[in-house]
Amino acid sequence: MYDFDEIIDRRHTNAMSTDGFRSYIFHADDSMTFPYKDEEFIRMWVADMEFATPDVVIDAIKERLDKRIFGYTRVFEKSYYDAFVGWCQRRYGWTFKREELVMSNGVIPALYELVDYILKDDEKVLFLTPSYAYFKYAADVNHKESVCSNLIYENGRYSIDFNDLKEKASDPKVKLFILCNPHNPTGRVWQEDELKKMAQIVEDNNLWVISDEIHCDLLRTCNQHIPLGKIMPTYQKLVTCMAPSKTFNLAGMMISNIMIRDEELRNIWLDRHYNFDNPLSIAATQGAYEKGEPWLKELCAYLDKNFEFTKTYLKENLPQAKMEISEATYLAWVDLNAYFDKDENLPMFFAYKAGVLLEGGNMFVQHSDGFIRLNLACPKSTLEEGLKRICDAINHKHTEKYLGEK
Ligand code: LCS
Repeated sequence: MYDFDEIIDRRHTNAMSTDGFRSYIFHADDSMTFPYKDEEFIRMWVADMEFATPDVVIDAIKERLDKRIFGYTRVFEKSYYDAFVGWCQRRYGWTFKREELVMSNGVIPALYELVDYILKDDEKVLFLTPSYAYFKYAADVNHKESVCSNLIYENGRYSIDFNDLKEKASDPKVKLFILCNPHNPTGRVWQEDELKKMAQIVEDNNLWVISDEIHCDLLRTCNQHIPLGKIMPTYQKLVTCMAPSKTFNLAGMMISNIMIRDEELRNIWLDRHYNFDNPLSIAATQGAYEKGEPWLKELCAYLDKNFEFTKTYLKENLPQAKMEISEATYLAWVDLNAYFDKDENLPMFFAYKAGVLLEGGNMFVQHSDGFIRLNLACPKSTLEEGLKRICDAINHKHTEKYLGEK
């Protein structure tokens, strides 16, 4: 039994979660003040966890530390591939060839590069919205236009508007589709029929497709992840991204697995990418894939309970909020449109009125007004306090002014 109830002090670790919220959420510097001290905030924003990485991972890092030299390093050993392909085989019934695997310091750095390598000047990127904002930034930094297909939102559930997606994919300038599978922020795990329909649209339009599967290990018990690579077993213009960062709380180790099927694109990557990896990150990742499964199972059971608790709590204390339990991720996506105007700055409201740091509103490109995203990967006691503050702030909304109010 792992202790997911333990509260771990993250101060003085240079954590984004504790020290980076002013710049990331509010685009502000240290002069921004709140009615709360920094350490009083309940932090439910950036997508990392308040849980310790498993001991087997820490042991793997220690073993590597004992080798004492940390010179230039790359993944050369077949044992790394064996550990990761074994993970994919066991969990998803999917494999890939060893030569397809390249390493990146993160999925987002990989997206930034791939958009550059794949697209010509006036070509466009297609993705589903709401979306993790970095999909759009990957287009923006490369001066490429983004084309968004809004998901259908009906009775609290999201689905793909295939007619819209088909139409947007047929724009001759759209050459790349970036899929988030499972989907951040809605938590959808795309089912086989949905993946097949998307695959058909990709094939019909001869698109490149990047399937960002970074959240694929974090499923509610009873769901199953299907890699797009399994649905499109021979399609060459496919790149799959997976990583230990979300799964094992290793985002700061900056390592991710990128499977590039197309040989030409892979060669461009190998030519232009700065191909070195952090030796501690390699050790941590291999240790996680080889020995981390029992911990992950317990983590997912704990997250299941946090989701159940959140749904029940909101139902009782905020009856007009709408929330479906996410099929994947540790992120809850909550519709607060019944309580707020469309243009309300929700992260600001909750920071000032509740002392809760969260993401929401227009932070997800488009089609996300009035929603907040809550990171539930925290001890139950932290979650309880966060939810209580959120509900109290809304229920007393009209009785007090807050500094962000217009
Ligand atoms: N892709 C998706 C869909 C993500 O949600 C994230 C992290 C990343 C990639 C980042 O990958 P990395 O570069 O670390 O390998 N998502 C975050 C989020 O929603 N808030 O904070 C991080």
